[in-house]
Amino acid sequence: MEAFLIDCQMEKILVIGAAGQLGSELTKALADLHGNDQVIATDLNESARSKFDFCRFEVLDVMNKEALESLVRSEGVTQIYHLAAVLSATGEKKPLFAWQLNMESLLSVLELAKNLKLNKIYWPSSIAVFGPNTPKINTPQFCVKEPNTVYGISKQAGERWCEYYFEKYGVDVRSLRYPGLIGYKSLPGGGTTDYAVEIYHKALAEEKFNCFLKEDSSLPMMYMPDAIKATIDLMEAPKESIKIRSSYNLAGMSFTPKEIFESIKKHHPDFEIEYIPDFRQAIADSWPDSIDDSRAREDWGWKPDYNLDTMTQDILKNLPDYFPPVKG
Ligand code: AKB
Repeated sequence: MEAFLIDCQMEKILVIGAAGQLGSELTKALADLHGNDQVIATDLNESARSKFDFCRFEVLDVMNKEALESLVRSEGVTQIYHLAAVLSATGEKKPLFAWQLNMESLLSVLELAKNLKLNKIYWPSSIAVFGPNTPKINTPQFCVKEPNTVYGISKQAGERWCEYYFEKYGVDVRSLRYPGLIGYKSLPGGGTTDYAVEIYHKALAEEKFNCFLKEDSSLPMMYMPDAIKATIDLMEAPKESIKIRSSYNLAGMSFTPKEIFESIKKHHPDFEIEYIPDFRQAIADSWPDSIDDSRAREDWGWKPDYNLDTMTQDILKNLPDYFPPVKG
């Protein structure tokens, strides 16, 4: 009887899009929490397998509904972390593809959760749900959104679907509106906030950084260890504490390209930057400068650990172990 009870409490976790910037670190954190055998990492590319020597890895195209359902059923999956998405900058280049991938994959996961009565679903939203008519400073949890990127439109629609599946079918789906995520263990791909990762690589390679945003473009950002902590805390919180089923505002820090440059210059005084804004400037201009995350703090105790300078110190110390500096 005791063994049966323990077994019932074991979660089997499927991570979709595990090789991306967030997935690479979140999958390890989930394996540390639940046990390596309880986590299945999946990604579109076979080449990602080498990242996951600590847990099982399967190639999975999330657009293949049958393959997804078959894996969930055969492995007795109880929780899905659905991280696969086309981000803001790539989305503007391939709008219909971004819409199709971001929406259809979420709906497949929500349908599976409903039909197979899965325990919990995690789906990331973003500050991209906000738009030019949103209050820019301390953007509230509930306010005008009107996103004007296809990525933002897909995240806003996705939030509505998450709340709908919770209200109508009782699916325990939880979500965070991530700011730009900055880490040293993996590379971002296709986002507007990616400059804040690339800048550290250039500083360590002792090269000038060409920044695709203007020097005074303030955006909400977060260091990866804070993002991982927030995600696990949200997912482990008791169901009754989760009062928002669309997605929670989440804040770490806010800074401009000039401010991150100055933070790095304290350690690399010869570092140089040039500002050459491109199409991503318009995306950044449509997003908030800073976020009010008081609901996350009140409901499940959120509090970030890092600020710009402590993040910079940590990244400059650890990045070379993961990406030895390369010029050019
Ligand atoms: C992007 O820049 O597209 C992402 C995001 C803020 O969601 N990092």
